[in-house]
Amino acid sequence: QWEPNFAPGRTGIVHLFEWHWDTIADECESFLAPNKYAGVQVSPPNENRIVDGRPWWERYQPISYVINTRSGDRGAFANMVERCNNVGVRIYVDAVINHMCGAGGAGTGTGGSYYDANTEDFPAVPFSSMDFNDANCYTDSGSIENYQDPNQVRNCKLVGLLDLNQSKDYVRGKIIDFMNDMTSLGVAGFRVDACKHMWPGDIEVIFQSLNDLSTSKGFPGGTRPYIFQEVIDQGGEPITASQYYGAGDITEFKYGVNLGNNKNSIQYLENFGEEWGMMPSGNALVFLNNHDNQRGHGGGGNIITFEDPFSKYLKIFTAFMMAWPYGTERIMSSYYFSQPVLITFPTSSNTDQGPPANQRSLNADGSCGNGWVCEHRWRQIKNMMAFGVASYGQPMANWWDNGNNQIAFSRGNKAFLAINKAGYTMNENLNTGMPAGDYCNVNSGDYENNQCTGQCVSVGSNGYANIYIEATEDPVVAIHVDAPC
Ligand code: LAG
Ligand code: CA
Repeated sequence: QWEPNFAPGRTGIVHLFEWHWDTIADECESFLAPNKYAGVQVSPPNENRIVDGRPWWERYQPISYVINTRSGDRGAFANMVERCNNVGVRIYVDAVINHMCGAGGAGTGTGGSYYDANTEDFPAVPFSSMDFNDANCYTDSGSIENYQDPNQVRNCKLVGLLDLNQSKDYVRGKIIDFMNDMTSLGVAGFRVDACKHMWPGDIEVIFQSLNDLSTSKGFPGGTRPYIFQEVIDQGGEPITASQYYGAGDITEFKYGVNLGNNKNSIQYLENFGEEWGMMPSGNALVFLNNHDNQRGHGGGGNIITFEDPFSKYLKIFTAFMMAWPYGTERIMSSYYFSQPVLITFPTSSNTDQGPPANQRSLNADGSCGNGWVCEHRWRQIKNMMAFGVASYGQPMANWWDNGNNQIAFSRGNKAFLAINKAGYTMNENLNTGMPAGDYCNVNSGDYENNQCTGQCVSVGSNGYANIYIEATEDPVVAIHVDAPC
């Protein structure tokens, strides 16, 4: 439950938000595996309500645990898991188990299953009104009204969504069956939606009851599914992330906000981690932004996303995140939800907008078209996976800063990162901690077929190197032992 089950020599999860299963399978083989990505968080695979205008958030309104959505059907899902596992890329399912769809209305879901949300009837599971929390919620509206009251946060409806009662054995059993079905297909773990809205004791029982990962899908016997729970804890509420340590890892929402708040004062990052009031590193799933807070849903704060001017901050701080030894890292891979011509300075955005009609196309430079952002393909981001692998297990060392937005540090003697956000040239002799040699700055270019297409950095016999970084759009030096020049 606390181990991400990465294949050896891999690091970093990418959230391929709203991607089709077939396209994810292609991406695993052609891009994610060669670039050392460890895994993919996929959108909820189970049947959801069809909402007018087809917003992205309809996928957070389950109708059944039938595997059929706009990302594809069960066959396509199983095939994706198989193909990704075959190249060492794990699949993590976004499990929506707190609730079913919003109250009111009836119809058929994306898998063709009938439902009646007036009478709380979901025959394809089946769930009936007895399986919901109505009798345990005491607010006038039946929805959550006050986040200072844990009882209503967990037993009332989250934005009107029919709230399942996870204290019932029957409900637990249906959720367990769904999650076991996923691991039987080779899934390696789960991002669990809305955990703040479920009792820790209930989900501990559910997660402990899950089967081990499938040995017939290549996992060693006794491997537990990885669990990372979505708990939005920014402080100030009685429900805290720490209440969930016993059930699995947890999304650390303070991480992205803290970096956003300090993006122009990076000299303070030397002790970034628990000393900043964040959870222990071993519990944390970290990210700069997610599918909610990049569009003003769920959480908020000062968030760094691709929509920042030129995405400069996203590239710089992704490099920091991957180089910094704290938590398990997740990269967000988005689609544009504002007019593509205005992407660098959006003047309008539609935060409900669903995914583009067509799958991502690929441009000659490896970037995506058809409205997909594909941050995970950007040179400055993708090359940090190999950096993460090279530095795995090494402590942060050789911290240096100039007191004003220029920083550098090494990961033991395996890797070194320097960032210049000062707005003027950085020109310093710094201890990289690394063995003498020439290394490829993988922020400035690629290391491919034993060749460096970027700048070379020369480390002398004492471990020192001249680090020269102009105040450009890419003010980063990232070198590691697996990419010599
Ligand atoms: C989550 N984490 O706890 C997801 O990350 C987040 O994306 C989900 O909300 C939420 N929990 C429930 O799974 C999203 C949207 C909501 C949307 C909800 C259900 O952020 O805006 O609510 O999914 O689709 C929508 C409407 C509401 C309406 C509700 C029920 O926006 O106005 O009350 O549906 O009809
Ligand atoms: Ca609940």
